[in-house]
Amino acid sequence: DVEADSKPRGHLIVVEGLDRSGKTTQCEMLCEDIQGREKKVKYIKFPDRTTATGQMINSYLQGKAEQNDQAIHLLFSANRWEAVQGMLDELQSGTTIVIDRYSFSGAVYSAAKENQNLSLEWAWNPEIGLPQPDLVLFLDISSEDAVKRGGYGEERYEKEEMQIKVRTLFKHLFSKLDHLNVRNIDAGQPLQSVADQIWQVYLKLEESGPAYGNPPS
Ligand code: T5A
Ligand code: NA
Repeated sequence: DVEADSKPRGHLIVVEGLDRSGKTTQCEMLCEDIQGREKKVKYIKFPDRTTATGQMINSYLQGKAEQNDQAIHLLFSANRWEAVQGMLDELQSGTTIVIDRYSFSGAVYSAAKENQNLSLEWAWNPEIGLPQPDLVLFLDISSEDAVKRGGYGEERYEKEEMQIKVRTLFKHLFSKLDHLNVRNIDAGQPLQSVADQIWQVYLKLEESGPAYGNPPS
């Protein structure tokens, strides 16, 4: 049995949600807790603003540069594709990866733009073939509650109308991708309560046993 002979890989976990739903905070807490179980874990964030594509994305998000809707969309996607080999290497070495935003944000934010230039279907296409997560944690929060949190409103997409569309599109996309393991988390709760919900879901993933080979693409 090839599977039994090969070493188990790390899990690929994605955290998604609206702006200010607490993704980065929760990713950090989850990584710490996983580390506390003597497991190797790596945090990855998209967009990765440190690469060449990431710098273009950063300028766009901060309103310092304009981009055609399709072009910026494909840059966000390229920013993920350029990270794939590194991710697969980490997983194969037994490291669990916690990703702060992924393809789902990619498709949903572009399709939510007010000019309606891009369909969700078009936006999803360049994401096809990226490693699929073993678990997606969707941090669900109403846009009214998200607005109340610090720093909201500084970047391009941080407008309430846009966030309402984003939330609807996330739910629509996840309902179509029913082969994925997507778990809804009530992110309107206090920090520790959100972390506890996430930890219970993580423990179930761990209990379901290790994964082998590359994740499906
Ligand atoms: N985007 C992204 C695309 O259009 N296409 C793509 O392909 C991708 C990947 C930037 C933008 O890019 C878009 C989506 C975004 O509009 P980003 O860099 O992930 O994406 O955005 P950030 O600004 O870094 O992060 P967010 O705004 O999404 O915030 P988080 O990470 O969800 O929230 P966090 O943890 O930083 O918390 C925000 C504030 O809330 C407090 C925190 O202390 C902090 O002040 N907070 C809570 N307060 C009360 N109760 C809780 N439970 C709280 N949890 C956090
Ligand atoms: Na943001």
